[in-house]
Amino acid sequence: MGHLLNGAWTDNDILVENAGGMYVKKPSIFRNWVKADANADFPAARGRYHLYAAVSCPWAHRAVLYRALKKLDAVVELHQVEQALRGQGWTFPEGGHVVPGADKHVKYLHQIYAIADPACTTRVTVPTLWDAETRRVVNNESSEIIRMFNSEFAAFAPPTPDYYPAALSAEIDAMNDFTLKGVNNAINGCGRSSTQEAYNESFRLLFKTLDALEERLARQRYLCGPEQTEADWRLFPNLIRFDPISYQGYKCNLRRIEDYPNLSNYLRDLYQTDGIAEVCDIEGMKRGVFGPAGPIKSNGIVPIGPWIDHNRPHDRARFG
Ligand SMILES: N[C@@H](CCC(=O)N[C@@H](CS)C(=O)NCC(=O)O)C(=O)O
Repeated sequence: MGHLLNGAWTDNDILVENAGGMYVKKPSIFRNWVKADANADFPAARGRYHLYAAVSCPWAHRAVLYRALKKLDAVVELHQVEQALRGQGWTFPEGGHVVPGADKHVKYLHQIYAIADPACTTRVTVPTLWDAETRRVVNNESSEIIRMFNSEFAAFAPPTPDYYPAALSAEIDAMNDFTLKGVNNAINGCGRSSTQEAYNESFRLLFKTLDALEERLARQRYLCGPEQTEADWRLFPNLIRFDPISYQGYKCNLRRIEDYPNLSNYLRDLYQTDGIAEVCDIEGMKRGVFGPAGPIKSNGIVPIGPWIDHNRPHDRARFG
């Protein structure tokens, strides 16, 4: 994908590779925080913040999952973008989009970034959280957006679980670090590295990590104990995409999640959580990745299979 250079779109890719051909991304640049505090720069409010996401993107999926888990549907509006042939990065569906608060009609997500910061040089990524009042991008880093959704909008939504309780924060952080390197990034490493060595390294790390998670899930219902936490929901988008997309499209083909008894039951347990199935459009994810404008070059042919019934029973209640 291209990027914004001094506020103007260029088709040149800003992605960088390390010396060994390993795929590495530049960090997100908008890192402000919405706070529950009415005097904060970005105070939590109903209807003020807008989430931009894409069905195909596992990072954006985290924020969409949290919007469902934290019952924020009526608080934070969701807008979906997609990749289009000959588009300029993330593109709004037919007809474009009127930017909330700016009353400006746009075709591309990068135009919203340029309203916020007319001279910025950055990747234009999903998820993006937009503030309609200050007309600024609050944040485009999924790990931070989900923390805000977890704790800062409580006054505007019904009670929901805390997915980052203080007593578990160190354990959750450690697990996040483990799965970020060993699953989230390793899958991208398998799919996008440009040397055999870099692919091999990502592949080995990925399956070593999945084996370790399988073992851990033999002892407890969720990654950090008997309750769902942020660690589970940061991993989920990659697990749900694994068999239909990553196994084939990203060459992660040693084993499927379906071949791991604990991981597959765990995946179904999460999928069957209230409100989650509704925000898991697996066919849409496949179209976004394998389709004509997606990152996988498959002549735009979207594989039909596999058919996995995530609604069949799981065995995780044995942990209580
Ligand atoms: N660290 C970011 C990564 C987000 C990201 O890389 N999203 C991809 C889509 S899956 C994207 O928008 N890529 C566009 C680009 O890199 O130019 C996050 O977690 O929010």
